[in-house]
Order: sequence, then C-alpha cells, then structure tokens
Amino acid sequence: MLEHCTPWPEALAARYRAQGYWRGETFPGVLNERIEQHGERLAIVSDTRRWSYQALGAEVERMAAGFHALGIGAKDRVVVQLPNCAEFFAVIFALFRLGALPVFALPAHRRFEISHFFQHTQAVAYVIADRHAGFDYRSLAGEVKAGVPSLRHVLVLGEPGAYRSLDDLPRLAGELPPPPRPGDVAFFQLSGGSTGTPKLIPRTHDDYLYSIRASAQICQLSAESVYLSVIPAGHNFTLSSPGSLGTLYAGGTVVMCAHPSPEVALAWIARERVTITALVPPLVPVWLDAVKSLKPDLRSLKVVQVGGARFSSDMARRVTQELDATLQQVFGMAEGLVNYTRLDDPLDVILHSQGRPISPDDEIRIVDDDDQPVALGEIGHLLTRGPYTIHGYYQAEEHNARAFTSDGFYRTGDLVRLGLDGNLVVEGRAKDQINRGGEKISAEEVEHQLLAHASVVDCAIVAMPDAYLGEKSCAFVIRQDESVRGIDLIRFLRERGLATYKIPDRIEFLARFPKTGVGKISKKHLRQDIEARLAAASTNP
Ligand code: OOB
Repeated sequence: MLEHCTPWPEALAARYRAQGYWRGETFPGVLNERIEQHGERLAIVSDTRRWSYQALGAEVERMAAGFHALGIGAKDRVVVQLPNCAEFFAVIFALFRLGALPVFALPAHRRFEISHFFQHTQAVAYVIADRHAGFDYRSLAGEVKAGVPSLRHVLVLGEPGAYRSLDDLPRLAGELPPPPRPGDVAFFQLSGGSTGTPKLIPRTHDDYLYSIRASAQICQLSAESVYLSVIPAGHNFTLSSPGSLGTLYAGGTVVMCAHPSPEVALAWIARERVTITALVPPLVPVWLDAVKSLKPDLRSLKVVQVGGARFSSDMARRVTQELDATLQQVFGMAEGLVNYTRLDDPLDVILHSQGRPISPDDEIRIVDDDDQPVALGEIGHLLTRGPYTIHGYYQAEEHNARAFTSDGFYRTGDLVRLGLDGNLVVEGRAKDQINRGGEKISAEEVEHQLLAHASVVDCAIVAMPDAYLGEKSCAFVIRQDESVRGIDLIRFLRERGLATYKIPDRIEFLARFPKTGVGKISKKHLRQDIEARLAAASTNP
C-alpha cells in the first residue's frame, strides 16, 4: 500500500478476498468493461454534455494522455475541486488510469483547506472550474500556488485565465504507463473531522468497488437506472452510496445537477426520467414544498435517499406520503461503513431507523466509555471494522492511535442503538463536530483559527439547534479587548481563507467558561446556554 497508509491485516484481507468482496477489479478495468458492454448507452448528462460510455471513454483517454504528457503519473496526488459536471468523471477516470490519486475537495473549500490538502499530500496539480456559483476558482488557485511549491499544474474547466485549459492538454503519441493494481490506493476522501486539521482517507480500488457494487445491488440499480447527482460529486454519499459510480457500475446514466435548487433538480428529473437521487435532510422540506407548487412530472422517480445528518421521523413520513417513491435512509461515512434501510423494509423500519450495514462482514460494536459492550438496545459508541472501512488515515499516526482500536475498529464518534430487528438508530454524537445540514465542521479546527486572533483569549465552538439545517455553529469567546465585535472575528476568519460553512453562525462573548469536574471547558453547559438563549429569544421576540 501507499506510504503512510495502514493496510488491512493480512488475515482480514485474505478473508475479504475469499468471501468475494475484493474481486481484483480496478476503476480503469470496470470502465473498459462497461464501454464494451454498453458503448452506445448514455453514461453522463450535464448542462453541456451528453456522453455515451464510448464518448466518456474517449474523453478519459484524451485526458489521461494529456496528464501523462504533463508528467502526472502513478501515486501523484491531484486536488480535484469541480462542481457537478460531466468532466468530473473524465478527470477522475483519467487520473485512475494513470494510478494518480485524486483528492476530492468540496466546491465550498477555500484557501485554508485547499492549501492544507496540498501541503499534507504534496499534490502536484489542481483541477478547478473557472467560476462556479459566483466564485472565481482561478483566483483561489493563485493564492494557493503562492504558498505551495509542489503545485506544478493548474488545469481549468472553462476559461483558463493564466492557467491551462482542460480542453488544451498536450497530445501524447505513445504508451501510457501500466494501469493500477486492485490493492492500490485509488484516491483520497476527506474526513468530516473532529481534530485540528482535516484528515485524508485513502480508499483502494478493491475496497471502494466492493462498497459500490454491493450498494448498487441493495438499491436495485440496473442499466435502466438514471441517477441524479445533486450534492457535491466528490462526497462519498453521491459518489458511492451507490451514487454516480454505482450507477456507472450498473451501466446506467448519471445526470449531473450543477445547482441543488429544487427548480433545477426537479426539471432534470422530469426531463431525463431520473429513477433515483440522494439528498441531505435540509433539502427535503424544500423539495417537498416545491413539488407541491411546481407539480413536476416525477413518475420515473423510484427511490429517494436521505442521509448525511439526523433525519426526523416526521420528515421521513412526509416523504413517504407526498412522493410516490420509496424512501431510503442512508447512514454512512467517508471512512467506510454505510448503512441502508432496504427498499422492501417495513415502513416502520424506513421511518424510524438508519438501516443496516452493506456487508455481512461489517463488524459492529456498540460500547460504553470504557470500550465495554452495552446491553442490546442500549445507546453506545459505534465502532466498526469491515471490508471497505479504513484502518488508518493518511499520514496521521498519532491520531490513528486514538481513532482506531488496537484490533483495527474505527471509532466513528457516533452514538447509536441497535434495534431488535438489526437496524441501527443514530442517537447522537460523541465527537467534537457540528453537522451543519450534512456539512461537517470540526470544532477544534475552527477554534484554532479563532485563537489566532490577537484579542481572543479562549474560545469553544458548539452545535446549536436550527430548524432548517438541524444544527448550526455557535462560538463562545473570551476576549481581551471589549471593543472587538463578532463581526470582526467573522471577517478575520474569512480572511484566513476558511470555507464559509465553517464560519460560526453566531458568536457569544463570555467572561469565563463553565468547567467540568476535571477543569476542562464544559461544552455540555455551553450547548445548554445557547439553547436557553435561543428559547428565550423565541418566546420574547
Ligand atoms: C456521510 O459521510 P461523512 O464522512 O460526510 O460524515 C459521516 C458522519 C457520520 O459519522 C455521522 O456522524 C453523520 O455523518 N451521518 C449521519 C447520517 N449519515 C451520516 N448522522 C445521522 N443520520 C444519518 N443518516 O455523511 C455519508 C457517507 C456515505 C453515505 C451517506 C452519508
């Protein structure tokens, strides 16, 4: 395996091969097979493209040759930050072909996150769109480039400005290097994070393709399936659960929706006869309201998946009542484990649980604070190990010692309960994270940034309830200088290049923090404090 990655112990790896989970497939191999089987069928649709499997293959070949000519090769890291577009797949399959490793940045990431990905992985190239959603990624590339010596190529979809256009890659006559092997790391996913810096998740061809293949089966995908990709394409949910890659695996069609607004997305569903899509909880009521007012033709839609954050049973019920499609709850993580309610589960399971794992070899432990198993049905920490769950983050030895047990179980940080029917219910979270409508914020990461302000003596960030997003972030701050206002701190964070979703939604100043028995800041009391303030404000507006 790649340096600084933790391989599966040989005994487990042998088991996963023997059980047929790891079949020795690779992404380039799968794409070639699909081109042979489904060459003429429609693979990808976007605002500007309509590619058959053959056309996708031709673009992948062109880009692979171009990247190779630029000197991008096996194990080179490439930060890919594209909106939902057809070219996303041409780029990543071209990188897969060369054995180069995409790092899937989110469109919302800014200088702070992107620079960190480059510094942490020594990435050699950066693939961006010219502009998206009012933001110019070329100027971000300029800022990042200034501080990152490893960055050799900025490749732009659209108007390249000072850089090179993806349409204008050098041509290469001659041979490409050999394709990657099934056990090789294929790319890096990003961890939601609960530490000072975002962690990177190495996923192999074998392990990811197993999760994709099994997910496609659970979701009953076929060559007739049409998947609408609404949330960011590089996120594990939309990419693999079963997502766009599961759809391509099944020989179906992926529709890339560049904006998640219901007007745009619902029109795609009607136009392309979409059969399945995936949403985060905050999008659900917005979509349901839009369906009522716009009355789009949704007859093709069979499955609506919801996951990424807590989803209330009431809202789940609304989906089942207001859409003529099957709701599927998805509880997954970029580190691996994904749980689904099954399409033929009783309504009760679909409404009230987050489903069960993909694999018979996904091992689940639910434990108390001392790592001892809780009684069946009790709430505890979820630990897991299995054929597509990592055993370590990239280059993070110290953190890995805490995030994994000595026998290789990943500590998810989620508090769950196992129902008698074998389905998991997510009850809460022990990790120091805010889940802002599916976007994960590490409290510690943002606290570090705030502490860099000269007037911040101490700070603590906690989740506060929000009717629309489920949670928002609130920063409690002890300041040195009374004249410093919340707005000054927000401006400060923006200037440090932090992604907008990580900027605290609210800032409260305190003179001192409530402490726990052992003298640590009591985030529990801070959460109660902000909840009380919100409740008081709603009763005395
Ligand atoms: C997905 O992946 P990540 O890596 O962005 O976030 C994982 C975390 C989980 O540990 C859990 O805390 C939370 O997101 N989460 C849920 C949830 N699904 C994820 N919390 C409550 N209910 C759910 N249904 O978010 C992800 C990856 C693959 C598929 C789906 C989601």
